Amino acid sequence: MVKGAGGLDRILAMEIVRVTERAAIAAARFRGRGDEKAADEAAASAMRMELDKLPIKGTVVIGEGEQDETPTLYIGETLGKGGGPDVDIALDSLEGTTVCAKNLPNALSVIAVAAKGSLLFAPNVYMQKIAIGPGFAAGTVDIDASPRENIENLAKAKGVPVGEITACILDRPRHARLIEAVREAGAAIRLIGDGDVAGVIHATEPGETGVDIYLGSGGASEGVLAAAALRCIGGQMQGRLILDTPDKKARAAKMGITDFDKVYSAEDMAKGDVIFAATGVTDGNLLAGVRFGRDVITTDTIVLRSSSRTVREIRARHRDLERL
Ligand code: VTB
Repeated sequence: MVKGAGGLDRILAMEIVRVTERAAIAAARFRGRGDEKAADEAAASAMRMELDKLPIKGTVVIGEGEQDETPTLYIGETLGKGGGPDVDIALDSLEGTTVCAKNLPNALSVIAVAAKGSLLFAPNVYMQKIAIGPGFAAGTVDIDASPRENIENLAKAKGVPVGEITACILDRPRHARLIEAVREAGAAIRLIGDGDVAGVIHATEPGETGVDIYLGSGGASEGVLAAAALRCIGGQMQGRLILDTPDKKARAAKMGITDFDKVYSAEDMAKGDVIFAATGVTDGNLLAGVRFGRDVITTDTIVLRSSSRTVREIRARHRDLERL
């Protein structure tokens, strides 16, 4: 993408807001209805409709699934009305499908856009992740260090006792040992049901969210999206794809991955100029969810741009309700 003032990433940063707003509104109509599939499909088709209005030639590198798994927004699909630059798109029209179906906090509609070849083309597998916010020396935490070492090093760097550190972890049986180790180290844990893109973003704003570090494994797609956000906000992240079967290795190889144990930094997952937008579907720490009024729908969105590090918070009041 063209850099700096007048650059296309600058114009797109404003355009992209409509994409996540519209997906979030579509998903929010299904909040608390226990129907994950309907919420997901509504969000995906709304997102697709808005993306096709943008003057870009986009390739979905992180999407709703691999081509045989989803009718729309699959990895490799091309989008946009063309006439503009070639870009990579990472998206999750409804990140936190289950939390949306249960109307619990932190469901988001999310997108990241960067120049072609800048976003990690990753299969739909788990990724081990660790992330902290900005302002710490490189190497303060490390994906290969023990939870105790990471918690202690972070507390030391922050100048607080270990007991004042809170780790955000997805509440899953596979994390039982990790949760135990973090508690043994003396830190507190915020367990989340879903939504680890929000979890990683929360670690970048400990003052507001109470989360200092994100730990554990979640979707690789969510990892790339979180890395894109971190590139814009600052902070450190490492991720490693969990390719523990021959099939997963083969799928990764098909996407051009040769080193199956590679530790990816945020920069490795989202290079160059990146724009990122997220609209709240359900209420969360960083964003309020969609509000349906009598004749107005209100959405809250953050739009981030790595080249300027601008964080925009956009509250929109939508009045053309028949269209939405
Ligand atoms: C996480 C979470 C997502 O997938 O990435 C999770 O942040 C990982 O998969 O919201 P499991 O649910 O199998 O643990 C989501 O839940 C999206 O499906």
